[in-house]
Amino acid sequence: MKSGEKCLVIGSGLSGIGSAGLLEHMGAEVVLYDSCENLTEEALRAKLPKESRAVCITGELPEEVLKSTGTVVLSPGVPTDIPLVNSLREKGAAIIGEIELGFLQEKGRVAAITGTNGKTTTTTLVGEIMKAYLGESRTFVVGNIGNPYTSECLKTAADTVTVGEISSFQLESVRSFHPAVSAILNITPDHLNRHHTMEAYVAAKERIAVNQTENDICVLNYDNEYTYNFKDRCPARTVFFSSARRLEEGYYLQGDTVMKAFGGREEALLDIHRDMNLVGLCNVENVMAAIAVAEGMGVPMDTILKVVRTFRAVEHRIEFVAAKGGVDYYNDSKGTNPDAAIQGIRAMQKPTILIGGGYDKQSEYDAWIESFDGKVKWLVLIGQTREKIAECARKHGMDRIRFADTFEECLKLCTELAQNGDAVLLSPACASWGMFPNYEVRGQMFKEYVNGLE
Ligand code: UMA
Repeated sequence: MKSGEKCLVIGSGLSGIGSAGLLEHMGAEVVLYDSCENLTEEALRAKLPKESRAVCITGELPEEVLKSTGTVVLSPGVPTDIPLVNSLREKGAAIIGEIELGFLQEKGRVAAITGTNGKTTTTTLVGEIMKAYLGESRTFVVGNIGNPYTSECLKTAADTVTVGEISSFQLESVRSFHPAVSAILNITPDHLNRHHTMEAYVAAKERIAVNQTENDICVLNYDNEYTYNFKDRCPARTVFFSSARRLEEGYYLQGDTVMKAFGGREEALLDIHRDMNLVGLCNVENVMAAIAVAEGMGVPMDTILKVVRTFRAVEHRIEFVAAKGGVDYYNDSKGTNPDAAIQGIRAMQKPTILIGGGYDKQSEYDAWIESFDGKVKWLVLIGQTREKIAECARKHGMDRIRFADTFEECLKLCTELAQNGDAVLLSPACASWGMFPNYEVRGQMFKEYVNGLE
């Protein structure tokens, strides 16, 4: 990117603000644009640092900006195939995403983690392991986890490591992004309203390894058909993990023990009950993936295992909130698709009042309802998808269903329905959009309500 180049940043959320700041630092002339009708140019300006000279535009983008733009930086929430982006592409602008922009300034090594579910837990754990090994100041944890890469990349150096949680939205617009170690934890249907087809979604996920070579490592889930099949196309050396079978090479679960098998040698690494504070098989998989990534980054096994033993659940992911009136409350607000929510309900040991529903991502709910396994006493539904979920539940013989119009009404209803010895689980199988700005706010409201109960 040349100094003085005209750069257009689309989206004024976390990624857009990070990108605008970095581009200005790089000497670009920046236009920050947001298509949201409710945002004013003053509102955009207020998000930028005082010294910023970026031009802020909302609503329609003037033709002269379209014509003069050299590089466009897309926020992850901006689809790559909308008319505006197509038109900029046709006019010859280079289209990159925020992750790519961050990577252009990267000076250290990168570990990148994607997958439909488990990304945040695995990324956080790898981040903790790297911090224990290298120190806090030499480790950066960025990406979909909520910390834009563009806000951290200038701090990187030859001896630092960046651990990135990278979503399919972000991977669509990478060009030269090149992690030393990548991981695809699993791929199940999600975000089909954005990617349109499963093939396109899988292709986006696989882009995490697009610039890797045989000197790099890609960690894959042996038990997921999409990630397993990637082994034949993956340019990096693949390392597998499995919670379902013994592997000749890789990390696997045998009974309650996580094992490592390499070069004909087998080693017991940890006991999933004694040495882990996380619940659910999905978390065993996340831990195995994190171990594989961290070892790939050169961390000694004793350092890795020391961190695993003390690591606790990530906020909003099957997070135990409190026991009130003999009822256990769990916050799994990050269960934003059916597959993630299946992990949530699987982890429950008690009769459960389950809160579901939210924004419609055109998901199918059959597998989620089938996974209830007689554990769900009541299904309390909210949001845009509540009718669709109720219809699907009835089809599967589940008719203990209640509707709530607001989140507050839903929480009160759950407390009324729950009896001593039950659990209440917020694991909605849907995104929060429409009722909340994001899943964090939804989870936070749930926790505040629970903590306020007598
Ligand atoms: N916007 C436009 N035009 C569009 C679409 C959006 O101008 O066509 C504007 C919106 O009006 C809004 C801004 O773009 O003002 C929002 O941009 P964004 O949606 O990319 O949000 P950011 O705040 O930049 O957050 C993004 C990620 N969001 C999404 O991918 C939707 C965050 O992931 C991420 O934490 C953050 O970058 C930092 O890297 C959130 C997420 O929901 C957690 N991710 C999805 C998921 O996990 O399922 C993929």
